[in-house]
Amino acid sequence: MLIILLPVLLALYTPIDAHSWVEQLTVIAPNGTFVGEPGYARGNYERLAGRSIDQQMTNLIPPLGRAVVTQASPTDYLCKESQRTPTQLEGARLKASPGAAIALRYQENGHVTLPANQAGKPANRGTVYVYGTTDPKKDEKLLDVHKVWTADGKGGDGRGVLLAVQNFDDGRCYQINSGKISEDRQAKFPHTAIELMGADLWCQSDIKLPANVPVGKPYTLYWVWDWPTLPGADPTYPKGKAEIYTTCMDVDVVAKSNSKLAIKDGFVNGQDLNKAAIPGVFNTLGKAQSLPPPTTFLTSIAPAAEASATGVERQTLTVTDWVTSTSTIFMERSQPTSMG
Ligand SMILES: [Cu+2]
Repeated sequence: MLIILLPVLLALYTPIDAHSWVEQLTVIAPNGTFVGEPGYARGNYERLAGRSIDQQMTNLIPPLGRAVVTQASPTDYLCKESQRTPTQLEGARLKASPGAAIALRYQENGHVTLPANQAGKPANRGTVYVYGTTDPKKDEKLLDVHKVWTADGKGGDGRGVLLAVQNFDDGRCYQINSGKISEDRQAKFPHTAIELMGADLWCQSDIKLPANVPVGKPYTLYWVWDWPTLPGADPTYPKGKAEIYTTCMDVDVVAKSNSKLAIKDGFVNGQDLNKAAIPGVFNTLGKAQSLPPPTTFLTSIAPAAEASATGVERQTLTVTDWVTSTSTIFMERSQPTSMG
């Protein structure tokens, strides 16, 4: 058995340099279809054939070489140096109206479809938090915002809000590879290969701008992918490892056009997946959102969500990993009161 399995494992293992960032922002029409011109992050480098932009776009916290790997430091900036001011480089800002639904798209780079590449990662492939503010700071610190700002705007210094908490694995996205997850998804979510994504299907965080964002000004979005290594899973990191990636971006808020779009509200099934939101998320925008259960490897959920006195809500998930073993992980879904 092992003799048969080993070449398969080796074939699936592709070392990964590329991490993830928000490649594009797009407005989503009420029927779930992307519309209009896309926008780009601060300091964006365009994807051009033969050009690697990983170094320019990846922002890892804590950075490589840090002695303490289990948590971010209070001095860590939220934004990459090239993204600390609202400055565009290659690619314009997105234009969107107050209350607009917006897709933030990113590549999974195997983090969804080849989970065996990294030991001890969460079943949902990490959690994406999106924060919004009309009052960004040049020296914004991660720990002043992340798991501090709240949906009601009262968290931390009150300068911004938590707009969304979603699984990194949106349930559909894939990179083309010979892993089972990718092959299953290629069959289940087919799309025409296009220049932008190729044959891959990018992941997305779907959010909704607050209805009261001021028109005529930029609104800042912080995308934070929290992708920890659990303790005891990787011998290099016996106490686990914090691993966070961010993208900082602005949206130009414009007035709603008066022309009424003759399309119905609610995601329309059967549409082109190159230009479609994630229905399970999109249909809940503007309503109280709860984190959908992770789709990757999930075999059963014990609905043991409990809100503790410390404000840390724990969701117990029973997962079967991609080989055979069954394990239980804890996901902390809301903020610890202090980050140490
Ligand atoms: Cu990566």
